[in-house]
Amino acid sequence: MKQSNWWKSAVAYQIYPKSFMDSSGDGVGDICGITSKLDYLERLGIDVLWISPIYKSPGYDNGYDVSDYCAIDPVFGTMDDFNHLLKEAHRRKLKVIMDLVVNHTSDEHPWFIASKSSKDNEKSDWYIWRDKPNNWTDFFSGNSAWTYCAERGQYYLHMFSEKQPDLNWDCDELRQAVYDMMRFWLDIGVDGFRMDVISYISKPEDLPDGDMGKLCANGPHVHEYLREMRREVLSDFDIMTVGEAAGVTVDEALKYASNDGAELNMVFHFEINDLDGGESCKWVLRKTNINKMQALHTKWQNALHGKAWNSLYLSNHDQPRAVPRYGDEGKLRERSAKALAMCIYFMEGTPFIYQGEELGMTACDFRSVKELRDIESINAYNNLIKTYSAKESIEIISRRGRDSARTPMQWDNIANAGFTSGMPWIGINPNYEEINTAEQETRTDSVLNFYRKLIKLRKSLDLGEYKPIKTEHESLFCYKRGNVLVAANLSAETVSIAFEVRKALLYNVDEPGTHINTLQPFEAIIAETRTIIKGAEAYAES
Ligand code: TEU
Repeated sequence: MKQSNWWKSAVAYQIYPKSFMDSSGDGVGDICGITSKLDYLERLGIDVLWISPIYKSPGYDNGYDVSDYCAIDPVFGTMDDFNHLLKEAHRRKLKVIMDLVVNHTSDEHPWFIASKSSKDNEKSDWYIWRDKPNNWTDFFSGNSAWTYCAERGQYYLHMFSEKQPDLNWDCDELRQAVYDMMRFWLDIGVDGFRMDVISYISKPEDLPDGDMGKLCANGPHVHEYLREMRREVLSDFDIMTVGEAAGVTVDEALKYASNDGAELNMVFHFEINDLDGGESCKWVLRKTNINKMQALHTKWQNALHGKAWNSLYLSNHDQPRAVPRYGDEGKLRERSAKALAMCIYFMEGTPFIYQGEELGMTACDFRSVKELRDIESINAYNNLIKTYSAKESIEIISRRGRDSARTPMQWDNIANAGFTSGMPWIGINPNYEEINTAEQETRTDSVLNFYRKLIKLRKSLDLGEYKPIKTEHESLFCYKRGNVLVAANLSAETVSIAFEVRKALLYNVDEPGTHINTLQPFEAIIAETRTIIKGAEAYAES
């Protein structure tokens, strides 16, 4: 089918369904809850919803452990609810992309139940079995990535939890079964997939000892398999595909997301996340250096321009929220939330907004391990308390762990933030009384209304090539897109920078005059400008 590349001009929005909107009162967000908020999403101006997994799952990793790819988990509703959501979304010209979790399944998936039953059943080769484990440790516990199965008398590999056995992509029938399942959803009318850890699906031959993440990222056959997937399924549909691609470098991204359309449309890379975290030092509190962050963006913008397509994101359900991570959680919360969006979403690529980001939601300060829900965070807590006090450990988890970004959407200042009439599955951030959509609807200067403006502006502009502006100040994030300048001060100090404003397009403090000499803390401006004024001390055009 002819590919129209509609996703190049789209803005996407990620829904983490457990925490978006609960319509049934059981404390867990659901499909009808999403449908009830489609008007809100339409008004935000987005084009695509990416919905994190809603398939049948025992829920050990909140749906990233699928036990039936072609069924909806009852906690989220029914297939009828999903079809209704799709119809209502399409009526509003909103596309819907699903999460495709095919590096692994749940250990409760019938494929695994068959595979583990013996060494010679017809699915025996669909997972990765060995008599003797290698030295790999899994991402979630830090313990062996192999679990012994007495029934089969062998070990199976799991890169994530032992409840998530890895599929064997070298098995032809397994790949065909995955393609059939993808076709099932595309035939129903979904508009594409976000592919979970797709960069890990091809494991190195003979599974040598070493760093599992490094060894499995961009494995020997990953491009061959994705090309096959394109030929077998994707090429029949005019859809959008984005690969979650831990360990992907720019050179690799040029293959995954090449403009030749042979594999995927774009990837989520992890290099920005790794600046203050990364797998090896995830539980350390560090601040991201803004210059380094921009330098990485520049590397990706330049390398992919004209050759491949990029995605742009500030946060997601696995990462700390953007405001506490890069901005200001105090007085300048709203201003910093706006500045961050201005920096990131005007580069080249498809923006992905994570639910709640459009309100400037913050981190949640959990008080005890009992409040945690995430398998990774609970394991990490149990490790951290070997070194730190309980208080310090929970503080680290609140800042770095995944639960903090998974607290429910804050719709209102009524009980449970208007998210549920029941008992929420995870605590609501107590700041919902101040930070919520209902309040932000009433103010023209709210983050929510700013996001609406920003999305509209971004779509109205025909932006030129990305050109970074070199600055000496470590917290200035500046670039040009043709004659449009984006200049942001991502720090709590006033910074000198001088430029001429021909036409101000978007700003988060006061309307700028014709000449700018300084940017206040977290001030950001997008403006048409012909030239950069010389003489700015810490600043010269690159
Ligand atoms: O994430 C994979 C991934 O590499 C990470 O973001 C990982 O969760 C994080 O580094 C742990 O510190 C995907 C999903 O987005 C995530 O929610 C799942 O838990 C994971 O895959 C397994 O399916």
